[in-house]
Amino acid sequence: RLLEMDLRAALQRDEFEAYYQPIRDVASGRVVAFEALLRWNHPQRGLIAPIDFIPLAEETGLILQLGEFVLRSACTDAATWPDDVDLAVNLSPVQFKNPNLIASVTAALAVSGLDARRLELEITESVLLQNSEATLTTLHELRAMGVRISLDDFGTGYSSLSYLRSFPFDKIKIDRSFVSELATREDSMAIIRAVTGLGRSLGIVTTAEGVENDVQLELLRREGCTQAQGYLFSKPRPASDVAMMLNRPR
Ligand code: G
Ligand code: G
Ligand code: MN
Ligand code: NA
Repeated sequence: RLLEMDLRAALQRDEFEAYYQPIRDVASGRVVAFEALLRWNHPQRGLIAPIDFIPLAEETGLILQLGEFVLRSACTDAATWPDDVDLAVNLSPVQFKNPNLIASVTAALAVSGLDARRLELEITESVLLQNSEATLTTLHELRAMGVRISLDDFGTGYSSLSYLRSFPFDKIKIDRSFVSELATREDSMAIIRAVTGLGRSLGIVTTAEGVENDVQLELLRREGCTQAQGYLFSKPRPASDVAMMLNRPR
């Protein structure tokens, strides 16, 4: 079992690494962004996925240090990419509630030299559950810096639609559970159609997550979904593979 001291030691030993998964524009097929996804290179256990350590990091507050690390290393990596390729970084609700968030994002951009307009921060509904003034103020401050805000895992929470009214999100990421059954379930198809339609009406980019095959991609194209991400294009890979992922026809 993983313990707080393991996480602390790993941070000290620099065992965390940002992996990157490409996001493609559906119409043109171009890679428009990469999402940074945290990995832990454990000396004994090998590569550990976030589900196995993010909850502990959140409970212990170490997610703040981890989040800072991801933000800095991902912005530094992204600053070396072509400037029409954006970076998406996940933010934990714990990071979001921290009063240092704005300063931390500002510092990551300054140190890396990355243009704020190339940074997208992904938040889940749980950040908005409190729907407090402070949350909205932070979102508007980030927006004023030029940073874009995505609503991640869309459709898995409770009252998604009201969140779209509380803040003008730049992007909706449609949870992969809807995409995986796109070809086999009428109701998943209907949900994808509704969300892409909603995005179009509200002027919000829609990104489908978990796209694994051409049938799904074709259905998404037909519905006018803006962007797609998933194993069909690539699994998340280390920074050194970004150039290869950019040069692949798809
Ligand atoms: O890459 P993978 O599918 O294993 O990621 C699993 C989950 O961990 C996803 O929900 C993703 O949002 C989350 N996650 C990955 N990287 C980060 C990160 O840097 N910060 C936070 N807060 N969550 C992350
Ligand atoms: O919650 P979030 O969307 O931030 O995390 C994305 C997670 O989904 C990552 O852990 C990533 O490894 C995983 N993922 C990305 N593409 C696919 C896919 O095509 N299929 C499946 N099953 N998982 C995927
Ligand atoms: Mn995400
Ligand atoms: Na997601």
